[in-house]
Amino acid sequence: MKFVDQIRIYAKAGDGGRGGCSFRREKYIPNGGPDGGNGGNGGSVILKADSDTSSLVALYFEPLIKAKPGGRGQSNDCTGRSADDLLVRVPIGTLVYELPTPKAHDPLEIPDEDSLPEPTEKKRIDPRQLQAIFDLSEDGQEVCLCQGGHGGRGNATYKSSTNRAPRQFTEGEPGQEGWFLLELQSIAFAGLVGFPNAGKSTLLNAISAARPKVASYPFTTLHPHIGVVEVGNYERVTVADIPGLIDGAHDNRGLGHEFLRHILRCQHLLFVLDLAGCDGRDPVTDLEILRKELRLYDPLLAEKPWTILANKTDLPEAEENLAVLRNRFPRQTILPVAVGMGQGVDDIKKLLAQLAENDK
Ligand SMILES: Nc1nc2c(ncn2[C@@H]2O[C@H](COP(=O)(O)OP(=O)(O)OP(=O)(O)O)[C@@H](O)[C@H]2O)c(=O)[nH]1
Ligand SMILES: [Mg+2]
Repeated sequence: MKFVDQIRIYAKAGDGGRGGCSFRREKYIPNGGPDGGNGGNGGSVILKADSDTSSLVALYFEPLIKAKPGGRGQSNDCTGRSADDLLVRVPIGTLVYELPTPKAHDPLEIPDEDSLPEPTEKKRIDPRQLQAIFDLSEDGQEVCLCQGGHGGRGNATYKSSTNRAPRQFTEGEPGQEGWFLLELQSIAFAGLVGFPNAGKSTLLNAISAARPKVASYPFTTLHPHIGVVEVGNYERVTVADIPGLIDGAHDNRGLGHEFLRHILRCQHLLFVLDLAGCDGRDPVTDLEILRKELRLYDPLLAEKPWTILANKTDLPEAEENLAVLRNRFPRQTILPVAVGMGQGVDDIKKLLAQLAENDK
């Protein structure tokens, strides 16, 4: 299924219903007086974080969200029907940003998406400059994106000793509306960072039930995968596999850049290195480039605790590179593994268990 982690939506809460304007008419009751009830409230648009929703794909197909308006106030002092709130389920880790909303259109009508100017020229928006208005980080958390309008006053409410047959009533309040950007930042305990082909997906396959595709060409993984790893004692931790990074990733080269935000909330980073230098690369330089790319994307990423997973140690070139790596990063934990061969998989689980324990 298509993976959608950023989407622009237009949400409109229901308008309040108009207040009623009527008079009691009944046999033997002359001049029965005003009896128009108030209008009903419009429905609000509510976002709910839901653990069963894994991407924003549902909104991709329906980016215009409109809650129902409240009913008109009725005669006989009956309040109009209030509309139900519209509940929109989003994945846990969804951030909501407000986008500039053009006011050119009639507020009572949902505009065509094409008729509205683009909030920015670029289709994909880098929200690092924007301030999130909501952060749905816990299962079941609900926020009101657009508040429904209150119903208007019916003419019965204008009755007074001096105005015994009022014909005034008010329209309902308009519901709130606007353009929003929804962005998914996956929430995982640890994030895998590495060049394409380093073996990140092989690793996630080996330690969890997630099945990201593995192949010998770069950029096999096109979007993030989250795997749940059982680390013993009924403990579970989540690990995120993101597309590989390359030199210049912070400048939008390659694929990885867009997905770096998926590891912004990880507590730990696991750098997966191809120690055999299969694609003619040097693992030490790789690591330096990766560290630099993270720092340039967001200094917060470079400050996270990290561990090196030195992969592909089954190949002969690895031995020499491991010694150089240890020399260059003497203070860093380095775990030599060959996940493709199933070597060191238990060590990785132990490491995750240890990190989770330290984090408590
Ligand atoms: N020899 C050896 N090959 C490995 C090992 N681990 C992974 N590979 C191979 O390395 C290649 C790339 O593995 P992937 O897991 O797809 O790499 P990735 O880091 O997810 O790559 P992208 O998704 O493109 O970023 C595959 O052909 C794997 O079979 C290992 O421990 N030893
Ligand atoms: Mg992969």
